[in-house]
Amino acid sequence: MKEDLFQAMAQSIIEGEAEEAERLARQAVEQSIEPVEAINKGYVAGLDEVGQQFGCGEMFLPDLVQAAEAMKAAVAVLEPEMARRGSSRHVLGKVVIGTVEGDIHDIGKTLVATMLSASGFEVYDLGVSVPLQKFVDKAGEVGADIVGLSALLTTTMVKQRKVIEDLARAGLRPKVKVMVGGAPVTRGWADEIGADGYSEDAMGAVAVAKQLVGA
Ligand code: B1M
Repeated sequence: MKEDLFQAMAQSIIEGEAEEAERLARQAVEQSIEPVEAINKGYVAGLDEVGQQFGCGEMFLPDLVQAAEAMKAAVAVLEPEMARRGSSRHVLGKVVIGTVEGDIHDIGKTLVATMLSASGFEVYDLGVSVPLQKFVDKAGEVGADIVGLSALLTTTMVKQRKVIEDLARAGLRPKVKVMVGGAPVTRGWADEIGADGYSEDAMGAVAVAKQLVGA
């Protein structure tokens, strides 16, 4: 019963139980459950609940940290499985990706990077709180097709606009496409700042990236 497993996964995140989250992830792999489905219907549902409770003052920063640790423990088990299932080996394009300066949220960005890599993109993951110039430098250095910018805070999403401007100033636009995402980011925001692509989740990000490189 997948639904029970997903429920238990969500609960392990809400309670910040890393060992339990990891055990359930292994169970999902043994049962050949699609890792992305386990992440979205199980663990992310738990994180959303934690985020809501944090937002209204029912949970506190240590709870958020514990939930994130549990999430990471689960994703560490599921990531190799996601990569293994990626069928396409032909390189579709080069993507430079990271979470923008001032923002240390990395779970969603890493999921997007893993999915892109599993789908056949060559991915350069710059990590979190990436200085804006680093996106420009790396894109030029590797000949990127896409720069992916993740932001989870309303205070850091504005940096996405700055990177687009900096890429243009460096003469890299419009050859280098820009894809943006992260919880506060919307299609309207993406359009406003002149991004080429936006997705609300990792699966969608792969579809958008493929579209951007004409694959
Ligand atoms: Co933070 N946090 N946090 N946090 N945190 C949020 C984002 C928040 C909404 C919680 C809340 O208040 N309800 C809130 C932001 C409010 C706002 O800006 N309006 C918040 C806050 C306030 C903060 C701090 C400021 C708290 C504090 O210190 N007082 C602080 C900021 C630190 C900083 O960055 N400078 C902070 C810290 C943290 C932790 C470190 C404790 C931890 C992160 C740990 C880590 O990442 N290693 C954390 C967590 C876990 C969260 C929540 C609960 C979950 C985020 C997450 O991982 N979601 C979050 C609430 C929420 O979003 N529900 C919250 C799961 C992940 C799979 O989804 O990242 O959205 P997400 O990624 C998705 C899509 O957005 C999309 O695809 C991904 C996969 O489906 N996507 C892309 C993401 N990037 C993409 C890029 C693309 C395309 C799609 O193209 C390039």
